[in-house]
Amino acid sequence: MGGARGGVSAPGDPEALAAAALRRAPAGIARAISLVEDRRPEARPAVWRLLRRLAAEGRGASCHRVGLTGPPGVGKSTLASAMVGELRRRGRVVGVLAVDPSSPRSGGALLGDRARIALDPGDDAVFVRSMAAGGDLGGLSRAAGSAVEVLSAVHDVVLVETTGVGQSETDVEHVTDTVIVAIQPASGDVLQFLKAGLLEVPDVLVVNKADLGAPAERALAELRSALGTLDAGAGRAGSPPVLATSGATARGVPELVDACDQRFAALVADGSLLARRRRASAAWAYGLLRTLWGERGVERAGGRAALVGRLEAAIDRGAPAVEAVYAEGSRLE
Ligand SMILES: Nc1nc2c(ncn2[C@@H]2O[C@H](COP(=O)(O)OP(=O)(O)OP(=O)(O)O)[C@@H](O)[C@H]2O)c(=O)[nH]1
Ligand SMILES: [Mg+2]
Repeated sequence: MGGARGGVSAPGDPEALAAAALRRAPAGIARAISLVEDRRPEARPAVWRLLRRLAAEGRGASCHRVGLTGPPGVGKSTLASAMVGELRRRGRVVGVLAVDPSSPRSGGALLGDRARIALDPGDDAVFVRSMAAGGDLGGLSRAAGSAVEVLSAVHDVVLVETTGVGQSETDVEHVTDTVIVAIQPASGDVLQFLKAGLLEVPDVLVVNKADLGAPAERALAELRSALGTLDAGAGRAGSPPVLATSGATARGVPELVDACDQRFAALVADGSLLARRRRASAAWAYGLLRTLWGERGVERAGGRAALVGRLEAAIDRGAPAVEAVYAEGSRLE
């Protein structure tokens, strides 16, 4: 019987959960995510069956997975909620995963509250879930990759909110197609961002809280000019779009959603989406494997390059990333 939100005592029937999630029943989606969060070894076969079924029957390649990241307090949750509003106006079905670095629930609850304020409370075309960040896994929790797979099977767009950028293999760029990096409207923050060499990470850059006026305009100008200089110096084809946004007033939010749509259309048009996802999933799987079996495990498995190659091949054959991890790991035990 349903109703259990969190730690269900038995892993649950993955076929029934998949069917309920594919109907986009909120309780079905919630229980499917709870299943992928279940760390008990006896839950694994059910997790893998669920993910395989969702991959086979879900939206898969037509869902755009978007990461939204940036420093604490930059306004990610507020911006995510404004993006959800804009996406709903465009008729999209949206899943949101808020990965909260500090407390297990507050970030998601906050985002949930904002989303509920911004939206029709009866709108079940938006699903919001929070997840505690995994202290052991860089920015994201162990189950975040699988949770994104669940959400992307049943939504047009999945937004993943995380704090901090460019930390490790297990960062948000390995579970999403597009990464938006939000920075504070203050010069110091722009410089810090540039110094930290984080320009490889974003596909779209936003200076948020643009409603603050002058500081945001200055930050925007600095960032554009720094990017222009870098591009000229490195001969890069093009830097990410830089936008001014405000989650509070929704300024720039339609343009941000446009930028995301354009990027996704380009990934689909040039055929790079699936290869990119496979590479990203393998990088994610590698990070998880290294966390679980350590550097020595990686060595015993033949080293990083060989391992990543095998993980990528397994994922290419249709294995969920998390299944590929444990298949490799079982050979180390
Ligand atoms: N002026 C202004 N303030 C904003 C805007 N967006 C958020 N804020 C304020 O900034 C603070 C942080 O907003 P959040 O949306 O929770 O920021 P966050 O990046 O999700 O924060 P963490 O998840 O805790 O890292 C709150 O006090 C918001 O009211 C904005 O567009 N303009
Ligand atoms: Mg937040």
